Amino acid sequence: MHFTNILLAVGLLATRTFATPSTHNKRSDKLQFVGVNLSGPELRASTSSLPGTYGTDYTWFNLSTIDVFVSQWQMNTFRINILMERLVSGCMTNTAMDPEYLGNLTETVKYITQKGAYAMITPMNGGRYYGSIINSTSDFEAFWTTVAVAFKDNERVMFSANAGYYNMSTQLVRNLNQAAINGIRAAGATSQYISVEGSELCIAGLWTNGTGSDSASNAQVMGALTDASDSLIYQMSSYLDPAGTGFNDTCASTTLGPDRLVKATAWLQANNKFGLVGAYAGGVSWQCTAAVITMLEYLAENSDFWLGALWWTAGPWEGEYMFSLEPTTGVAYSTYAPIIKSND
Ligand SMILES: *[C@@H]1O[C@H](CO)[C@@H](O)[C@H](O)[C@H]1NC(C)=O
Ligand SMILES: *[C@@H]1O[C@H](CO)[C@@H](O)[C@H](O)[C@H]1NC(C)=O
Ligand SMILES: *[C@@H]1O[C@H](CO)[C@@H](O)[C@H](O)[C@H]1NC(C)=O
Ligand SMILES: *[C@@H]1O[C@H](CO)[C@@H](O)[C@H](O)[C@H]1NC(C)=O
Ligand SMILES: *[C@@H]1O[C@H](CO)[C@@H](O)[C@H](O)[C@H]1NC(C)=O
Ligand SMILES: *[C@@H]1O[C@H](CO)[C@@H](O)[C@H](O)[C@H]1NC(C)=O
Ligand SMILES: CC(=O)N[C@H]1CO[C@H](CO)[C@@H](O)[C@@H]1O
Repeated sequence: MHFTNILLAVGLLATRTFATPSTHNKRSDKLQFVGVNLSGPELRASTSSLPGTYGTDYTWFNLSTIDVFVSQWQMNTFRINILMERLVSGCMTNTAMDPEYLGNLTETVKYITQKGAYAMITPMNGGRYYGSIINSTSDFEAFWTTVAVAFKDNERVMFSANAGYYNMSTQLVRNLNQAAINGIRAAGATSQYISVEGSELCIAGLWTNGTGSDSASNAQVMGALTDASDSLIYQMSSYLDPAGTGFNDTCASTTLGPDRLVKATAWLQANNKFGLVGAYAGGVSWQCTAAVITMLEYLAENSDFWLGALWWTAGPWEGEYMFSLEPTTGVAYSTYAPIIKSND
């Protein structure tokens, strides 16, 4: 075998092993994916119509912040929050993506992945398209085929079917996730991770006892998802405020994280699945700082089931938002960037 072919073979083999979480091996108390949500392309004033205007309704990122996150704080995973309607407008089966929105998305994905980090493409659509619950699995599958074709050759892309499903049938949520998986794999994107969320904002603490409009819990139905590439990640949110929804900057106790995650951890273990805390945050206070550290330590101790954690959020328009990790002026930046780094 030619020398470069050997390197190639070894390289592919190494990537493949890394990309497929087929065994639950404890990774020395380290999380595999540590990073932050990037907010901007999904933003929308409740009164504005879709798709909205770049620079008025929504924005893209200051890519220099990626440099700071990667080099200074050793983050390796970025969740890029987008809206489906801006990428594929009119109807989900439209195979022509908006060239400008796709251009910004592609530029961002390239920037992140060329640094060796993961770019998770995440429509923040809450299971809705133009405000209506998505009820056609075949249309949703077509949407994902269109998107995945554009990114199928980049192994550091992750596809996140949808974020923030709420007030929906959990079985419909499962079926939509399965359609996304099928569409992505059919597009030829076979090596990438796919992330799925459950119903009711996918709050980790409600994984076993919260229910969708069909009275089914995520724990009851989400385990049935299948993936030919065996690279699924169950993404859940785990905010540390009393309600667990991320709308308050106080933390009721310093052990909220493990308290709320323990049942989801048991489910991952019993069902041989991998989880990721795709959104978490706490306010800038001693109690929240302790709560965040305790949660990250718990996740690391359970790193054979929990693959990582992504802070909510950073982005150029976060302003004085209580959880903003935007370098270097974000309200939470100086407190939490070092904490996230020490847990990478
Ligand atoms: C990003 O979007 C803006 C506004 O639509 C557009 O002018 C610009 O060319 C896009 N950038 C890329 C890299 O495609
Ligand atoms: C499915 O969604 C479409 C688009 O929102 C809507 O027009 C249609 O009534 C829905 N069908 C069912 C059976 O809910
Ligand atoms: C949830 O769905 C029900 C039935 O469609 C509707 O009546 C209710 O207003 C919805 N609640 C929210 C918070 O969207
Ligand atoms: C679900 O269980 C958690 C504790 O694990 C509890 O705090 C919460 O109130 C429960 N929710 C429901 C809807 O039963
Ligand atoms: C958080 O909740 C407390 C107690 O209800 C309230 O005083 C405070 O204003 C809330 N903070 C935010 C940011 O909503
Ligand atoms: C972009 O981010 C970098 C790194 O944090 C910062 O130095 C720069 O001022 C930012 N640019 C703008 C236009 O905000
Ligand atoms: C505080 C906040 O905006 N949280 C959002 C984080 O992302 C989830 C979806 O993953 C939304 O449902 C939350 O509203």
